[in-house]
Amino acid sequence: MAKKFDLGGAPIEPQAPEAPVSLEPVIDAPFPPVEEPGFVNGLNQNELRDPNSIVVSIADQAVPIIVLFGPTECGKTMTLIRMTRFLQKYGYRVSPIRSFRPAADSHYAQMCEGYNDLVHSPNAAEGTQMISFMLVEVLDKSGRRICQILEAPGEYYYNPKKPGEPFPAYVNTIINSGNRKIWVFMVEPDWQDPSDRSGYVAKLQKLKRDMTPQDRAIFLYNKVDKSNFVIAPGRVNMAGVKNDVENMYPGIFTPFVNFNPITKWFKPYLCDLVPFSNGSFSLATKPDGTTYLTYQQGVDLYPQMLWNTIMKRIRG
Ligand SMILES: Nc1nc2c(ncn2[C@@H]2O[C@H](COP(=O)(O)OP(=O)(O)OP(=O)(O)O)[C@@H](O)[C@H]2O)c(=O)[nH]1
Ligand SMILES: [Mg+2]
Repeated sequence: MAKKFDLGGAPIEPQAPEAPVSLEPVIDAPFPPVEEPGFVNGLNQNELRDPNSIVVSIADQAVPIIVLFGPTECGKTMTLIRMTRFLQKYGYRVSPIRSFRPAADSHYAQMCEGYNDLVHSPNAAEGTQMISFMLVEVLDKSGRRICQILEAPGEYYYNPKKPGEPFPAYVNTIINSGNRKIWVFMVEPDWQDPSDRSGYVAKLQKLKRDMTPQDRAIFLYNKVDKSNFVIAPGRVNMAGVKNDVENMYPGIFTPFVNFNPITKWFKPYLCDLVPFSNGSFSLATKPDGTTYLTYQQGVDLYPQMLWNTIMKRIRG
């Protein structure tokens, strides 16, 4: 029987005091320079020309995968970085899985090697340009693997310039893997173009048909800090958020309506809606006049709500 899911955000568990995080910008980044926009770091010429030749491997098909899903710039990489910081602070171990990409992808190897430093660096915002693929494992204090979290380039999930384009083969590899998937569908308050947004809704409707009954869906309203729905840091007007998503993305919840064809009753949706914010971003200027993005981490309540919801859905 289908379980009742809710669209009202997850309950909040007691919180430990914030650990101090350095906000000092570091001007000399220890990582390679950023390539031109549209270039996906780590892919070879062949993979760039034909995304169907991109190869990924999921070694552990028994542990659920949290798939951060959404177009470019919606905040997947920063959400992964923010969740990693949060989970490590509360005693979880979060480590990149090296075997996810072929050994020939030396950029991925480098990102795995430097992942922890990057996450905790004052230059963490550079991750938005540097990390393209990343699969991490999350272990609890007793060393038990709880889940894997996946970040991948947004343009292969949904590209507004090619809205009807099928997924490249590697996305289907993920969809068809034996793992349970907790799909985290990213939405945001400042995605301007309505036709781009409706193309995204259509893409999700299609993807829903590939989800198994064991899979779960969480809509993550990222960049809530840019909306009018924040009452206080971490406290959000969820009725406003839900209305906003329904208005901006008409029909987005429709595939998740829980309708019983026998009783003809509607029950709560088969998905969650969680508000989220990574924090604040601002452009700083180097002495040579070039600009770079700085990141100031937000309150723990947001990653806490997301993690509580993920754990609830992993359990049932
Ligand atoms: N205000 C605000 N801006 C955010 C937030 N999260 C991300 N951003 C902004 O969005 C930009 C893109 O974030 P990314 O995490 O790189 O987005 P992505 O979805 O990984 O993008 P691709 O890797 O290109 O698919 C960042 O550089 C930030 O400027 C947030 O919570 N609040
Ligand atoms: Mg990214």
